[in-house]
Amino acid sequence: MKKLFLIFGVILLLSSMGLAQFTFYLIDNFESGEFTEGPKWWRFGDLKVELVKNPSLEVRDLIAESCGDYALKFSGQAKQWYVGGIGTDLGVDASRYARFQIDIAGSKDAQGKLIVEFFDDDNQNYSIEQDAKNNYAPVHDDKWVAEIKIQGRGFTRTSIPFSAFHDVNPGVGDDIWNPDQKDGSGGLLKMQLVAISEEQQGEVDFAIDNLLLTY
Ligand SMILES: [Ca+2]
Ligand SMILES: [Ca+2]
Ligand SMILES: [Ca+2]
Ligand SMILES: [Ca+2]
Repeated sequence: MKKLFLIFGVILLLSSMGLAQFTFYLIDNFESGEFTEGPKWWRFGDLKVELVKNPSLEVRDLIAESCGDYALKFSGQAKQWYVGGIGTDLGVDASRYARFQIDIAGSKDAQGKLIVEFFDDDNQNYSIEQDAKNNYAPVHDDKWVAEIKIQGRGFTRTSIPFSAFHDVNPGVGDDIWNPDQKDGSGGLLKMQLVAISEEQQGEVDFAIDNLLLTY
């Protein structure tokens, strides 16, 4: 009987692993142990980024466990609330997903928010053309934005439905959330995360982990 349970358990595990490959798209969990600016991420503004040991190691719960050994720490001083951010190229057909999920560990003193920005390709060229003279605003493609308020210490998991993102450039792109790779469109091409302080001259201090697209 025990053996039967074991076999059943293994089958269940294998099938859930198989399913997992299709139920989410991992953007990053920082488990490689290094954060290199360059091919994968770029950084802007005065934000300092640093790969750190999982800040929740002493507070063991399910979400903290799933954050593994490393997380990415954001810190820095705000100028007019704004600190800076990081970005990455996605180039993914996100039409099969419905949400963006992220784990964030805040700190005792510094609060603030994280702005999540997505860019979908609307002129079928696998590229986000941006106007360097106008704060790098997209010229032909949609920019979608949602905000996450940073909570206190320990990891908080936030899952935002794509429907909660709003198009911040009406009239540019087609103003429709269409991150699919069809008819020549590159789909969801790019994501940026921007750290904002709670105070005008304040600071930010939090860590992020397990960035993914999911159902
Ligand atoms: Ca991690
Ligand atoms: Ca484009
Ligand atoms: Ca638009
Ligand atoms: Ca669009």
